[in-house]
Amino acid sequence: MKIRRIELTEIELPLVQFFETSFGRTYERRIILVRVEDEDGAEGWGECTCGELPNYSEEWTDSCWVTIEKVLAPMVVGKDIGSASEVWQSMENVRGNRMSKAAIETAVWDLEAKKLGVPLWRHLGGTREKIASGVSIGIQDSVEQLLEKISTELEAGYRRIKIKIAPGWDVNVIRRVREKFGNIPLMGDANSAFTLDDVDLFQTLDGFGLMMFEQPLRHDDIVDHAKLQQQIETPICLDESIHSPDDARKAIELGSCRIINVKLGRVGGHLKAGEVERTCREADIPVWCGGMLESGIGRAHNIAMSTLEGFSLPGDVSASKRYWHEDIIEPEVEVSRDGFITPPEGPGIGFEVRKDRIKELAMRETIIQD
Ligand code: OSB
Ligand code: MG
Repeated sequence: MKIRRIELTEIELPLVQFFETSFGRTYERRIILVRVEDEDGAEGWGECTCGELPNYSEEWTDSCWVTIEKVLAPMVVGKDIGSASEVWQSMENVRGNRMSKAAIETAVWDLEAKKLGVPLWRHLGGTREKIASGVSIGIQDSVEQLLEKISTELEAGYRRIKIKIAPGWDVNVIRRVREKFGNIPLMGDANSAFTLDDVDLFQTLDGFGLMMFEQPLRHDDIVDHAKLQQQIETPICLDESIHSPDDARKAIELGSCRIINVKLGRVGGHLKAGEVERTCREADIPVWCGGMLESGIGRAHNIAMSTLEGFSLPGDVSASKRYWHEDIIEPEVEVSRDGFITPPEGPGIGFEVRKDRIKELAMRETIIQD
């Protein structure tokens, strides 16, 4: 296969509601979309899942734009690449920058599946005919507002509630949630807001029977997480710390976590996500699909990835309407009354990309071709 052309478009998409984590509030996403086209004129779509600022990861919208345009796209355009599974290798001389790499790599997987006329999820080896959907609820202005949100999501059928935690928005909040909703499937994501000095706090939280604590400690740590895990009952789930199958293996060996959140962008695309999933499955570590407030294109790729066998826990892949007044795919992602998403049977990502809407939302565009 030869990729003849790569098009980048940055779109601006306001969130239905702001999203607050331990590093701040987001009101509007700036998303880079990637369209790849091969020598036969077939196309595929990918999304760069970076944030607007280098908070969650070192990568962010402006850095990814340059990295993709100046460095990565030229490594792929005009080259003979055997298949989508070889795109990663063609960019291997570049360190890190996994979200930028994934934006291109996932687009080529979509293209390849479309050419084969098969759904991407089947092409990836997925077997799950339905995916359990959970929600991630940001920090709110008050606990009352949070309780209100949780009740709405439970009524919508979501199968797991994740709330963000941070110093000062922790035990007090979890206690209120348990008091109001009882034994619902509940977890907390700290986005690295705590340190080993907070062991007592996590031991107190142990009493609330959460499914897991997601990334309680530093974004680049797996040693302190192992120390924390030894002193608490609740499983630790790593997010930010895991960038590769090797990271997963080391974290499992050290006992730094008992669950892993896989994000397609964070690990560099479908090939590597599949390897992380396999590493975890062989070690009996359950995984689930994390979210990065994706538009429909990234969301569609997340759905495909979530059909792999190891994705046994509900993920942060929820309905389009929780994020956007109007998504950029057709149909939008929907969740059934009992909290499941059905992977589409159409070729590739299985959702139609609304090119007219993308044009309307475009802030900048660039084309890389040979
Ligand atoms: O840590 O999982 C996270 C969003 C942006 C950055 C990091 C995270 C998140 C979420 C939102 O939790 C998940 C989603 O609904 O897309
Ligand atoms: Mg997280």
